[in-house]
Amino acid sequence: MATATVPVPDSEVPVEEWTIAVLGDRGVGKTFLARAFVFDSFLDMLPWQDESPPFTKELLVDNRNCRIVIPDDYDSASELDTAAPATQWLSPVQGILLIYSIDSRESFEHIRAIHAWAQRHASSARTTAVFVLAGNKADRGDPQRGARVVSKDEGAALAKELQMECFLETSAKTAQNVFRVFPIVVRAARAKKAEIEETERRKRESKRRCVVM
Ligand SMILES: Nc1nc2c(ncn2[C@@H]2O[C@H](COP(=O)(O)OP(=O)(O)O)[C@@H](O)[C@H]2O)c(=O)[nH]1
Ligand SMILES: [Mg+2]
Repeated sequence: MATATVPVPDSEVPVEEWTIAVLGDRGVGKTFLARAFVFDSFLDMLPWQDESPPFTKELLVDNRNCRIVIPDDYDSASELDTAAPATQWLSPVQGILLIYSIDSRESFEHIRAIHAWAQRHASSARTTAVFVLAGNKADRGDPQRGARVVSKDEGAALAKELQMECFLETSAKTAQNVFRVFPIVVRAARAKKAEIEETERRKRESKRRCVVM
């Protein structure tokens, strides 16, 4: 397992571990995006890191030490079904980063199905993963290159419709939002965990009150 070392968290403080799955069509840039984040190594940059997933990176998110684990990336929901028992694979996952490429309408249109697939399996795995949507290859959105076929507004609208936590465009070539997107997933997963813990605490509290009365 490859481990990035920068920035190194203070070993005195406990490390939170967050497992983030990266899902989307083949070729949208899932592996390059994860590598860019973990190794600070961008498309066209040499030397190229040759490590294969799972990737891990330790860093501070809002002053709390985190270890982000990015398991193997899967190319589509249908492949996922055959790659591993889905519920088993998804059970440690707390955040799901759904990726399409802004130069591929097909990859954008597949997001709905992949989201539905992940929700279906996540609920049977008793996972409460949060979802974030990213339109990758944003560098290809330069109007002079004319490669963009999915607008930012469409990406934002889809994320809203599917009630995802956040939408942003990324690039494993220019580093655009690469170091924002993974911490965003961590923050959302943290908030979700806190919400669940609070609900459970309230449930316990009200049960206790019932017993006392
Ligand atoms: N222009 C551009 N190309 C990218 C970007 N990310 C990945 N690619 C290219 O897309 C191809 C597929 O990327 P990869 O990460 O292997 O896709 P995956 O199948 O989703 O894991 C690579 O060969 C890269 O050349 C990006 O942000 N911008
Ligand atoms: Mg890949």
